[in-house]
Amino acid sequence: MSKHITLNDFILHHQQDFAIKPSDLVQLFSDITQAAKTVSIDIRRAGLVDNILGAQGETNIQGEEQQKLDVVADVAFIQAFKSGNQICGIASEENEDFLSFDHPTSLQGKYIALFDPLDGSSNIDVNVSIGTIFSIYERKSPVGTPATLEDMLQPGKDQLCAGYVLYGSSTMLVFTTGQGVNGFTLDPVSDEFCLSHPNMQMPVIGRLYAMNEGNINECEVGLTKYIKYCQSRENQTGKPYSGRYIGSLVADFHRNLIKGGIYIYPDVLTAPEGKLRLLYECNPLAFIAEQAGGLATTGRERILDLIPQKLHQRVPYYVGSKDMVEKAMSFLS
Ligand code: AHM
Ligand code: MG
Repeated sequence: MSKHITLNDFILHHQQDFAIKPSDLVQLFSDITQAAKTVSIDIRRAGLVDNILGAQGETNIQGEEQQKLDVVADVAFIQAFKSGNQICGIASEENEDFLSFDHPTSLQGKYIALFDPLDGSSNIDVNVSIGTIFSIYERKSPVGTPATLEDMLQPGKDQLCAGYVLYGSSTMLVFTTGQGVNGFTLDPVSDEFCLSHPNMQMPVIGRLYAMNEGNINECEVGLTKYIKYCQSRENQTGKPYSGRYIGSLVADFHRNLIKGGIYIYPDVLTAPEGKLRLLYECNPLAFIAEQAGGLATTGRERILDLIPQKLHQRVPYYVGSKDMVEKAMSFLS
C-alpha cells in the first residue's frame, strides 16, 4: 500500500507555491485541523452526548437561531487561532463584532481569519453534511497593534488562503493558496489529513443545479427563466439538468466542484440582498471555485472584486461550473 501524503508533507513539498511563509502555513493549518478534528468528533457523537444537539436559545447577529454546535464550533476555532499565535484577530458568523486577540504574542500575528464555524445550521440536528468555511488575509494594521475593522473588510481577491472542512460521510479539508485546489481526507485511523484529491478541477459544465426552489416565485424574472432553461432539453447538454439541493452550502459546493454544476442563492423578496455572507461564505468558496476553473458572481459582478462594506454583508451568489454561471448571468437583465 502506498504511503499517504499528509497535509504537513504536502505543505513542506510545495513551499515555493505559497504566498504565506511555509512555517506560518504549517502553524495555521495546525490550528485549523486541530479545531476541525474537535468539531468532527462532536458532530459524529452528537446524538449521544448531552448539550450538543438543538438550539442554543440565542439568536446571532443575523437574527438566526444559533444551534449548540454552532457555538461549540465557533469556540473551537477561536481557541485554536488564539493559541496558534499566527492570527491577530478574527470575525465569524456567530459574533456580532470582530475580535482582536490582545495577548502580546497574538498581537505579533501577521494574519487575520474570517470563518463560518458551522455552515448548514438547519442540517445539524438531522445528520446531514455540514461544513466550516475559512479565509486568511494578511493584516493591514501594523504588526504589534490590535486588529482593526479594516483588516477584516478586504476584497476577496486579496485572500492568501481559503478553504472548507466538509463533515460528510468522511471529513475533508479542501483549500487553495492561489496555486490550484487540493483536497485532504481525515484518516480516522492515523487521525491525519491525507491528500486524496490532488489538483481539483471543476468541470466547465455539469448537469446539476442547486437552488432552494421554494423561493422561485420570489426571484427576478431572468432567474426563473434560467431555471426553466435548466429543466428543458434546450440547455447546453440537450437533457434536463438534475436538481440537487442539500441546503448546506459546503456540501452543495463540494459536489458541484467534483461533478460540475451551479449553486444559486439569489436575492429574494424575503432576503433582498441574498442570504449568504460575503466575507466568510461567498469569498472563500469563490477563491476555490476560480482556482479550480469555475466562476463566482453576484449574477452581475465577480464576487472577488467586491469591496466589503460591513462584516456580515450579504450578497446574491452564483457559483460553480464556468459555462453554467456565465449562462445564468446571460439570463439576468
Ligand atoms: P447558515 O450559515 O445559517 O447555515 O446559512 C447558510 C446556509 C447555507 O449552507 C445553505 O446553502 C443555505 O443557508 C440554505 O438556506 P435555505 O434554507 O434558505 O435554502
Ligand atoms: Mg453559514
